[in-house]
Amino acid sequence: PLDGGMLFPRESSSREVKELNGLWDFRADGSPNRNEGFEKAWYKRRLAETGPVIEMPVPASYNDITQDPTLRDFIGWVWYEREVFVPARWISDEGTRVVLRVGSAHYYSIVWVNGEKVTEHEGGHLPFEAEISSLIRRDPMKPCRITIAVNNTLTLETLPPGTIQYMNDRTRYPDGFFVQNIYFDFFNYAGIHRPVLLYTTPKVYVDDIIVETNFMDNTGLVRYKVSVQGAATATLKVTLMDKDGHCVASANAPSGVLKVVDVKLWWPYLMHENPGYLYSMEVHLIAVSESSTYEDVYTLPVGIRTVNVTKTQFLVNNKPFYFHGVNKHEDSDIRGKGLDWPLIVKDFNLIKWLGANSFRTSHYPYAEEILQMCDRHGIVVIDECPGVGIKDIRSFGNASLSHHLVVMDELVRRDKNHPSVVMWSVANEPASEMPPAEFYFKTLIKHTKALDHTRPVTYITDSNYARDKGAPFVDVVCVNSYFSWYHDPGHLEVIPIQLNAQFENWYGKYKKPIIQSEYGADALPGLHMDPPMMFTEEYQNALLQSYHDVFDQKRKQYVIGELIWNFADFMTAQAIHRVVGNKKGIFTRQRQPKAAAFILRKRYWRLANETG
Ligand code: GCB
Repeated sequence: PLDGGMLFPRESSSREVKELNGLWDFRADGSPNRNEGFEKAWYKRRLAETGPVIEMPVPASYNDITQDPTLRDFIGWVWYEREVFVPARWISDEGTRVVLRVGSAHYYSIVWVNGEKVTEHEGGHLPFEAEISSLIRRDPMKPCRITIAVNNTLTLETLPPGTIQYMNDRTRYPDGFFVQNIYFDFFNYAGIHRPVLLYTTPKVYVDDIIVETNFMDNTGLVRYKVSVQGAATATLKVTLMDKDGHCVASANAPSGVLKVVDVKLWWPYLMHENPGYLYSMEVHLIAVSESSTYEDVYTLPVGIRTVNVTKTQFLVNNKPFYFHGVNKHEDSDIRGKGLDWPLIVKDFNLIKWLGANSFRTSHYPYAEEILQMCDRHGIVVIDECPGVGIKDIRSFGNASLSHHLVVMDELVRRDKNHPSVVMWSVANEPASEMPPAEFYFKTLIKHTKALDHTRPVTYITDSNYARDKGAPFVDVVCVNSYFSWYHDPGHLEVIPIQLNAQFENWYGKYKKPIIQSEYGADALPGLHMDPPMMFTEEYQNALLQSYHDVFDQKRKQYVIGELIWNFADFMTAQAIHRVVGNKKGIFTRQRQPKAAAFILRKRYWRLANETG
């Protein structure tokens, strides 16, 4: 069990938020053993006093910010530091809790405040925080110095996994040469990727809220549970308001069911003229002790909807939902995986322009800010954990599995209340035909279902249907295939037969609905050939269209979705099969359309009209 609910930091009449985004001092520890920062305790003094520093923007990956190739490809500890003035009233009011929160930092992080360690965290895509109230009160006149050391090294027990390989042949490699091997196809961007914040709550505060929604006829049902920290008893007032601010239901107990008459359901984009309808659940806490009164207010957006899976269908609010959408990455020029509002809003505009109704967070949890937009716009999400590249048999061991379970704890804790999230994906393309995969996925999926009994669970497979060992445990079969690309390259004519067989085999064996969770082809924008050849825009078009013909036959039966690989071109490690990254985007990395974007657009709007 995790410590604390870690609700998304929101301002309210009782809570303040201070963003620490901007320029931080930065140094990569390039010492031979990559450990000088700890040996010399860089966190004890200002970073600039222990050696040279450069300016580094937060949030952003550090890799593409400078002209230094060793920093782009750096493996090991990097150090970030900045000073901040904490508002005097936060310090003087003993009834205020001050929390330092990092939206995400890749991969392993240690945080110090004024030279004292306050927390550490494993995992590059989920938030972590530490209460620092007492620390900052110790020396109220001084600015507060925040040091964050981040290490991007991946091992067999990290998620995603990787290995460090030392090259000891001195006739071929320089002294100390080593490489980071990875088993996934995107650049291992690193640094502080999401906002760093200070926020306050009263000493007695709303620590967590869990909502589960349902409806009967016209009545919405919001089952809720509020956890309070800091006091044995507190008075609660829970109010559910509609978009116009009218109270539609209220209660006083820490848990219960709110009934909403004439409910406005949360619907996916294009399925309803008013998609993404959100109520606001205001939790108002009052706690009285001998000396003082504490009041806390937290407002959670709530979408009322249900999700169900049958043998052949995916149901949202009991209506069949067909996923026509994309796989994405958090990836763009210069900032790498750093959260960037112009990019986020542009991507949503492109998604809506396409007529896409969904995406999968391939291959790691995306920023909470993105999921909040999905909630508001009705974009349906398959929420994937960073379990990508589980290929080595040693990554199925106990240490790996234990960590994977914790990552699911953290993911479900963070994303449980998003109506847009309709399914968990616990992994992408693991070696699921290996013998230990059966126990691994059985345990992992059972665990995830115990954390959240309201959502289906899947993982994405590219294994053979006859040998896959995890499929018995999933609710929806998600299959990736690259016919006439990685197999039979150039032979578009194999697609109908191979894709039909894929669907029939999987459905025949498991009688579960299927999503084509990836398909696609690289295309260099502006490269043309007719008849089509691989890497041209024409080939990408032709390949997609052959897939679509088969989807159209099977979607009336048990195929419940198609997610193109990929929304946009993205950066990868350097390799002979990658030309400055993966080019399977239907948009370029700069978000300009290739020819395929227009094919998809036509198709998605047609599907929306047929199924919506
Ligand atoms: C896959 C992976 C994805 C890759 C893609 C490709 O199966 O899931 O991460 O980028 O294929 O283009 O090779």
